[in-house]
Amino acid sequence: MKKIVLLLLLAVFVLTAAPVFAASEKPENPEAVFVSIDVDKDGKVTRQELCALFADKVVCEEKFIVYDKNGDGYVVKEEFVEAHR
Ligand SMILES: [Ca+2]
Ligand SMILES: [Ca+2]
Repeated sequence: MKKIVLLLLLAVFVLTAAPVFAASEKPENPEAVFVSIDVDKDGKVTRQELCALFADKVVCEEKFIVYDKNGDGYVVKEEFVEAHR
């Protein structure tokens, strides 16, 4: 089961514009990753944008809560970069 989830995740990553994100939990260049996740380029990553990367919505939700430090429902670049230090 775990293997299937991983394969699905891999497929999602390959198909989306965030291949850098797949490479590592701590990307070399979080700013570049942020830009690739922020699909509409408004400078904020919403739950929907982040969850597009995750097959598992629970994992996505956990990540979002970690990233969204001030809890306003958006992850800005500063929050994202800070989370990957
Ligand atoms: Ca956005
Ligand atoms: Ca925030």
